[in-house]
Amino acid sequence: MTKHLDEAYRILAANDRGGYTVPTDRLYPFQWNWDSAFVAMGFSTYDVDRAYRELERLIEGQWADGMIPHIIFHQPSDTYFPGPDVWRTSHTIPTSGITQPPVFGMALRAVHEAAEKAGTDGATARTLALLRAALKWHRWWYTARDPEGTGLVALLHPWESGSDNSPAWDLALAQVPTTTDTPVVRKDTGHVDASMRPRDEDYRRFIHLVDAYASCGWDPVKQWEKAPFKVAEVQTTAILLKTGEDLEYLARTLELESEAEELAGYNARTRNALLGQWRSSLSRFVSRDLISGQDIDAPTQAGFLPLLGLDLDPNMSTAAAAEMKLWSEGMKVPFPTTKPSISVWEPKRYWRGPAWAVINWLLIDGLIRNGQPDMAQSLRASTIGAIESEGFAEYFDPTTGEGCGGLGFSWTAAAYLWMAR
Ligand code: 2M8
Repeated sequence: MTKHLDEAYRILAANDRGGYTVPTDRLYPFQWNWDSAFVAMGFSTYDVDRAYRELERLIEGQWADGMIPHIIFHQPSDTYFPGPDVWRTSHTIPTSGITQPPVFGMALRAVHEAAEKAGTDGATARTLALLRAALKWHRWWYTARDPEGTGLVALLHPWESGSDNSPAWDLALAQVPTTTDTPVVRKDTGHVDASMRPRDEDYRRFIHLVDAYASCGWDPVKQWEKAPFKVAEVQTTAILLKTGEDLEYLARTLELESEAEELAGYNARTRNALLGQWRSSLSRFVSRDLISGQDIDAPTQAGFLPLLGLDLDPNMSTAAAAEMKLWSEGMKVPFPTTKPSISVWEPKRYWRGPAWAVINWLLIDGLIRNGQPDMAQSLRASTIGAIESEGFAEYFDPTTGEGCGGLGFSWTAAAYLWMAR
């Protein structure tokens, strides 16, 4: 284990670009939002100052309206598409114009607790500044992405889910045109095998959406009206709820009572809304396409993520765990991000089937919370085992355990540090 811990430290050091960490060299040469939150939790196991720094550098990209974008382009690089010229946003530091799952609040609590334990100087002031930024972003989610106050937040671009080409988007994305104003000059397939990446047609739709929102001047109200893709999504909402709980905890700890009450209100609303997305016939939760008005019942890992933020009735948690077990049968490295028995499952293609260490991390927390420690323990052991035998790959083929995508990957290193601690 020491050898692998050393390798994890080495990867995070090698991917450091000055207080922030790139996901991996060349393939992703900037700061990504949820990657950095996971990385900060990894750092919190051995370097609290660096953990704070990761989050502080991320909020340099926060917009005036509160959104924290999914990419912060701190320094130029020509190894990634789409770069700042495609996004056409107007923040002081170039950024993308969409967001990503708000793991930030979970990371902030972990870093704060590590700082308390270590008796780190200046920790309260650093937590407070980051908490204020997190609160602004939290309010942004509830106004910009749930203007009707349903309690579920919506994504306007598949990249906002972090699960870019998941089968969950197939029907909704098919309604988005493949025409673009911007030439699609992919760089990713120059770094990794094209069979492991989204298809060209997906990219044309991804860029069509970027063009559509850039032409709204990135104004959230206009985007909401014009959006060709609008999905009230359970994975992101579950992460928002868990983050909301952690921010509420921090607000109470730092005696910000009115902020804590405000957060408690959001949390209660979202808890109810998420519970309403449970489908007992499927033993999992479903997202909703707000354009077609239909449930999205494609079987993906997102259906189990609500365990992270909810305390389910034991009948529900037992049913969800049994369904997860079914999906994991015969898999060398669970948890597959698409149900293996269905035709669109592709065990090596990115978010259409592989196992991802950070998704396992969130599922493990959800299983523990919901009284399933054995399953949590076996998921943890197989994730650690996959990393120790295949290295710190971006993700893993669940059937063989083979490491796929980019190598020397920061969030896989962070997940290892967290799970091994
Ligand atoms: C992947 O997404 C980016 C776009 O954001 C890409 O493929 O270009 C996803 O796996 C996403 O979840 C992740 O944050 C990002 C960097 O690791 O890569």
